[in-house]
Amino acid sequence: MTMRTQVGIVGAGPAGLLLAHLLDRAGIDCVVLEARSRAYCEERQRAGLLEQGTVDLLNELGVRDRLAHEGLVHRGLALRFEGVSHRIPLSDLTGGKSVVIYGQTEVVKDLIAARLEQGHDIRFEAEAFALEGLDTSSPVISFREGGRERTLTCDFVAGCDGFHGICRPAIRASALSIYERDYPFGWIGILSESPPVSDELIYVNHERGFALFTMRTPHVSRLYLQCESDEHIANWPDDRIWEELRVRLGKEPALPQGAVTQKNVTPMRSFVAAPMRHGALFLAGDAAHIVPPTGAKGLNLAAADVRMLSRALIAFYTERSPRLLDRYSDVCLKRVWKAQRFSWWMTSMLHRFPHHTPFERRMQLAELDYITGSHAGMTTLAENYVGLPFEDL
Ligand code: RFL
Ligand code: PHB
Repeated sequence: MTMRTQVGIVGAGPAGLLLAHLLDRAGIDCVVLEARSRAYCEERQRAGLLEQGTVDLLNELGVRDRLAHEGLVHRGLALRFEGVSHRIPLSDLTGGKSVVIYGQTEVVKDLIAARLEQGHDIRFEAEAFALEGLDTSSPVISFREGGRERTLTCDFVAGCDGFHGICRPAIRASALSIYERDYPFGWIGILSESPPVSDELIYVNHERGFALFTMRTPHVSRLYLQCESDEHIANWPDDRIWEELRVRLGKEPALPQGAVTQKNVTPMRSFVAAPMRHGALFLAGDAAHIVPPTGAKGLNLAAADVRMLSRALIAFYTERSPRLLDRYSDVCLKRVWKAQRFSWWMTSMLHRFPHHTPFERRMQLAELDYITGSHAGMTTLAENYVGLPFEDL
């Protein structure tokens, strides 16, 4: 059976769900296809830190009550090296801006619930497997649902299907430029039923590698450790993780320990595919770019992309003007490259690199010493961390 809609959205991660809400609000018809089940999407542990702009967007869309009650507002963070913590007062340095800790799992749950409550659907367990007619004004998405193959004909396709999706590979290789860097390490991430060691995030540069102490709630911690890029989680029983976290954090403050409820290894990479548009296909979020999580930018970039894409689509349908659609890729990529630079810089400054010479190690410590000791240095970190202003379309 064939279906028709104005915008076919592939993927119900943050990018696809936010876009669906933005289009609904403007009266533009869309269908969301998601390969996984609702439970899987709601439980996938990932990001935790929202920029003010992302919080504002969620509020605008009416996703506000739980975020307002349960989101933890952060006005500073700590960089720790050579055993000493240095606070970066984010809000003081950025005219009062702050960031909010609210798990991506919660953002996704809220967006799914709100969309279903508004009477719109999300087609879970509907896996897109082919895109055709991208050079025409009626592209077609083929997908599998309930064991049957179906098609969705649209005016536009929004490729919000993450790094491993099918949308970016549907563009012929000669039409895309790929920029990438793999880092010689990964992160082990755990979720623990224990209170955070501190009210604010602690980013640690240690001889044995990076560590990050963050949280989900006042009772649940999210902790990360730099590890080998091909690390097997089986090599890291809970006791070894806690011991290593304690070593990298140092003796003070004492790290509360709790039951580990989730554990995984993430590779670290920087990746950009340009342009973010091919004919009737628009890529958004991780489908177009990946940043290493040290700068906490991935989800926030996905939100910034679909904010632009929705504005361009609304202009197209209300004014019949393709002008903003034509500018979509260039405008998004300006923000993407700045977030790439920041994420690469934070990653380079805070991790242990296997090839580093003693000289390069001293350079890293000198950079941390400079950044934490200079108003200009702290400000450059703070304004990027809380989120740069939006470009106009
Ligand atoms: P997602 O979340 O990967 O969603 C894509 C969706 O598409 C579906 N899909 C398909 N559906 C239909 N047909 C197909 N053929 C499909 N193929 C795929 C998938 O099932 C999925 O549901 O991409 P999106 O929406 O672009 O969102 C991006 C964010 O998820 C990502 O950038 C962040 O999680 C990155 N990130 C962080 N970002 C932040 O802004 N702040 C953070 O603090 C932060 N911390 C992190 C992070 C990512 C991490 N990992 C695991 C990489 C911490 C970590 C450890
Ligand atoms: C998180 O809370 O999961 C988190 C926070 C900041 C980061 C990365 C991850 O830089």
